Amino acid sequence: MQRIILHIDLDYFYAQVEEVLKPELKGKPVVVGADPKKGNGRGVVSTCNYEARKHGLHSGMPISIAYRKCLNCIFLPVNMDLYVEVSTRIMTLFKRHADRFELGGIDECYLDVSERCKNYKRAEELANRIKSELKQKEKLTCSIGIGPNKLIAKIAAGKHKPDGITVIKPEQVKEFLQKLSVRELMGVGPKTEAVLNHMNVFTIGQLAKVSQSDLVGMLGKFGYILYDGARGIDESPLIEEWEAKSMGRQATFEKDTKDRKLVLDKLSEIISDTVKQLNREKLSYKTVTVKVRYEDFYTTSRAESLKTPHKDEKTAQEKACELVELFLHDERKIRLIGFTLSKLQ
Ligand code: DCP
Ligand code: CA
Ligand code: CA
Repeated sequence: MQRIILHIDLDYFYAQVEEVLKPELKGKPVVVGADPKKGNGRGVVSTCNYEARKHGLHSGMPISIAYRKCLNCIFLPVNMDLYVEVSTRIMTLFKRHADRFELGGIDECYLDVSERCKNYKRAEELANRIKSELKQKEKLTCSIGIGPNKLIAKIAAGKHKPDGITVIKPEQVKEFLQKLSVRELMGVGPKTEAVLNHMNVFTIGQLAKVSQSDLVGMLGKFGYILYDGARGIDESPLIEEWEAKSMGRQATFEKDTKDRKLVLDKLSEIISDTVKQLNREKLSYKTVTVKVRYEDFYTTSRAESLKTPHKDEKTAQEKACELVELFLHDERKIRLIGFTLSKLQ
């Protein structure tokens, strides 16, 4: 059966929630973030609406600069409790439309709809229904990407923002990726981009021409992931937050870190603990999941399912090592690492 995956991302999330709460803001440039203190404030813009973006404002920009660039902007503090509350309601709503659901962060998620939608036309109809429901119940807009896997769905969701739907069928994947910047691929930050640019590789189309051995030589294990990514290949399944029977641990670092050894040692330690518990309960596992939370609180996971049930620690350690590679490669610092064994028998 072909897979059909939706990626849903809410438009200018914090600022849009503020607009719903205070309708008088509609049509005006709105910034959510640190207090600008008349241009002397420290801290950054969390996000801003599309009117404010016309003035060159964006997430992560120092609030003092935003203040100077946009004198008539309305600056609001971050009301995290409110955004979490709205997000929780919305995700519950989206979940009902999925065979399988994965939360990707406060304002985004993946829906596997392969069983309920037998073709892309049906999936697009479903996406339209989801948008209408969101509009009606929460007065919010979102953008949706539809594709054969998580990688393509996520990139597609960013292509017609705000309030758009982008459908990429399997036969359109190659053409779709061709002209896009390598930066659009998961895990490619400014440093990897610089390495690739140095080899005269700017677009994903150009990346697809580089041999696997060259990529691995240049970037280590991440080269394998990139090689597949350039071809639009991504077999990773959606990971439900709560697996009926699962077992795992997570650990938050004292300080956000990029120290490879520290992360790998901590991961190895929690795997040992988890497998010990598994053995005590005389269970075996088929799925290994590694989860990471970055310094900006973006949380994501990767999983692999084995063909047969396993009981041993070695396989769990090896699989986890492969899975964590993409996260270690990311240029953000890591805040938390987690590990789960599931499909237990
Ligand atoms: N966020 C943040 N700091 C950042 C980036 C994002 O606090 N550097 C928060 C505020 C955003 C939310 O996370 O509203 C979601 O981030 P997105 O990257 O999805 O951006 P937006 O939803 O704000 O805008 P877009 O319409 O581009 O998706
Ligand atoms: Ca968003
Ligand atoms: Ca998002």
